[in-house]
Amino acid sequence: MISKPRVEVCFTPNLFPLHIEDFQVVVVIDVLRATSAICTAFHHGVKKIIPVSKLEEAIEYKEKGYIVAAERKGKIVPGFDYGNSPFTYMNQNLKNKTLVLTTTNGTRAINTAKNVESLIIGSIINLNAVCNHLIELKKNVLLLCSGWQNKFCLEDTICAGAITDQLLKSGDFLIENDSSIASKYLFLSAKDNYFGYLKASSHRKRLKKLNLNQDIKYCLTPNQTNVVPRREKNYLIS
Ligand code: 3SL
Repeated sequence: MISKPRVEVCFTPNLFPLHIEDFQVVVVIDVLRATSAICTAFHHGVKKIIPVSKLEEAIEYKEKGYIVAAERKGKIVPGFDYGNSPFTYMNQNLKNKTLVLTTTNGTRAINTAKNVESLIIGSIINLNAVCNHLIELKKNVLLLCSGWQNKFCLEDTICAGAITDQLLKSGDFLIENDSSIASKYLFLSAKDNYFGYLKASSHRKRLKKLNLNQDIKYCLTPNQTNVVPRREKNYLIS
């Protein structure tokens, strides 16, 4: 009997080495806001995104003349062109351009999964597109939540639960791991009102303090785009 592919959730990047064995596809999720911003950028015509983990690398790219976006703790790093707000990327000036991006957690998570066969970018705003893509691929999928500084975070886990739920409903996938079961149940309790459910969550509060409620609402609104950004070499394309 041929067994079905698995879908599994990894709650934080530092747990990644414990999960990675046997997965052909990794989906990196950072709902607030890195992967939502990346999807938005491609939806609005950005050509390539080079994700870098460290500010030093971002500075080197800037010195070489690249357009560079840098965020730390929710704010644009002084001296850089852009930050991590998805609205920044609804910008005609960035059409067909290559962008370098560094964020507190999201780009680190992407680079944590350096050696996997296939890496794609997931968020709530491209939820169905990601699920359809994975259902077509029918390979073992690891959903890597970016978390916050290697700590568990609710919004990424809910998104991972939403993907898990759709893959299970397709009948083509199975889950074997408690993190996947927990994510699915969190999603089921949150699905009717993500914004309300996440009211007390740490990153929603952090962004609210920075007057970024509009960003939060945007990032929690499902299926605004069909892009499924993927990694090729050291950059992302769609
Ligand atoms: O951690 C990250 O990568 C960012 O998405 C954090 S923030 O939403 O820009 O604050």
